[in-house]
Amino acid sequence: MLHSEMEGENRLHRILGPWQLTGLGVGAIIGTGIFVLTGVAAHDHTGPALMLSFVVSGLACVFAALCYAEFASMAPVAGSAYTYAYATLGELFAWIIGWDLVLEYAVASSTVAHGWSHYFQDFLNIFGQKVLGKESLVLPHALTNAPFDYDTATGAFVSTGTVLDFPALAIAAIMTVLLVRGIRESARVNSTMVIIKLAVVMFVIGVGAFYVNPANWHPFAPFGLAGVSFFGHTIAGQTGAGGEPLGMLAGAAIIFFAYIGFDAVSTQAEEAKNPKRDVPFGIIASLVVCTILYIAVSAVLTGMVPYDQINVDAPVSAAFGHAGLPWAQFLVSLGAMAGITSVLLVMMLSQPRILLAMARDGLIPKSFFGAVHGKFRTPYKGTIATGIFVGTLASFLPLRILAELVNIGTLLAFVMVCSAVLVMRKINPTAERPFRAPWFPFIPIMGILTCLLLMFSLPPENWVRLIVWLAIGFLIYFGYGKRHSVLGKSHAAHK
Ligand code: ALA
Repeated sequence: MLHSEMEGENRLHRILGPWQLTGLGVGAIIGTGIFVLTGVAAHDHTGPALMLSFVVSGLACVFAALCYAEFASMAPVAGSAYTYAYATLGELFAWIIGWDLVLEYAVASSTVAHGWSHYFQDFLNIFGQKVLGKESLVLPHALTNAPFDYDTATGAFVSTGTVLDFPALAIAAIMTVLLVRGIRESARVNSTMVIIKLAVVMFVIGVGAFYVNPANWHPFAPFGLAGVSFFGHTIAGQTGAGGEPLGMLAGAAIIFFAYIGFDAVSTQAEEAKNPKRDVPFGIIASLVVCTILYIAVSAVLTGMVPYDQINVDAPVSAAFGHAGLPWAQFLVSLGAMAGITSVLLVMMLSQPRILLAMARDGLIPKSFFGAVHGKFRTPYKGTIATGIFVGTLASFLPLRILAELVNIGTLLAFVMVCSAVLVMRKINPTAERPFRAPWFPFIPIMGILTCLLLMFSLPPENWVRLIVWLAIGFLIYFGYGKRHSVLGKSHAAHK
């Protein structure tokens, strides 16, 4: 069934090899999470125990990645977890995952665009001061941020006095144009940015290490090592003024965002030259590389600056400012911008391809989301729709709310993918599996448990947001998808 999906018209070009796929993975992974969210996590939730948060979150992702890799090797078509769910758990579950993946890709892109805007503004500021010799170069306040934010201390929404985040809107528009033009050009731009980003991360680790003061690592876990709540009731660890869990696990649930993206490799399966072998390789290789780098960066960051002085907008570049190295701050903010751009590119590349897969199954309008451009061979209408959605959310909603919503949605998708591996092995034990998740069933079960734990370590209001999101999804499915689905129509025809 899945392989038959790979035939027919409207196919995409097969041009990506294993290292390009790993590059796309790393391109999708290292971004706003490590460059921006580490600040909030260390400052408000973990202290230096952020290093451990990266270990825990990385472990959850490794379990899920092994399950993704098994599926990706079995079903090397566009659409990622959505396609796997379609084949194993049926249409309704597939729809839930597909709808959930909109959180993972489109809403994540908005979060990432916001993070880009922080570094862009940091960069403008230093550029103005150091290069142009002005006080600083700043945008009009009205254009710098989303118009409101959520205050964790009071648990209420507060006005920021701005109108919209203009740089975030601008970068979303630029990416959309680039992506409509084609994946080959996009892959080339991406490779350059991935190299710059890796160089900057190495720089942060290599140079930053000389400015580490081990005294800053004490106390190691000022908020404790836990942070779990069950729908508002604290189960383990401390709780903040607004009711959110605090501690190492709570930090892990926030910086989980930094790992999102490894599964983007699987959405590019249809454009891979040898997807059965290269997609699992790309997923696991990119995740392992990033985990190691993250632990090192968080050790350096919390060693350079006392945790309660870590900057929450552009923490990594600010740490170099703190160390008295303005040129390094300049370099890091430039590199972070390039790095975050590459995340945006891959995320915004992936979303229309998931929509394409859903459109092929008739769950969303095929004439729109299934349309492939005659010359560029890209799903251009879906790409433009994604661009508008990303730009709007990024302009008007606050970063932290977007990031947490993305995390809970993605964690749910991971839980479903791990469950689907368990189900598939049971109902279809003899299917060809070029890559098998090892230590079955330990890996998928641990994947489910660790992802659930992280879901309960997020501020509890995210459950409500997730349920509202899923409810909107059900409305669309029962209002449109179920009646137009290819599967539904073929069942009706056989009656
Ligand atoms: N992992 C990606 C980032 O941190 C989404 O920007």
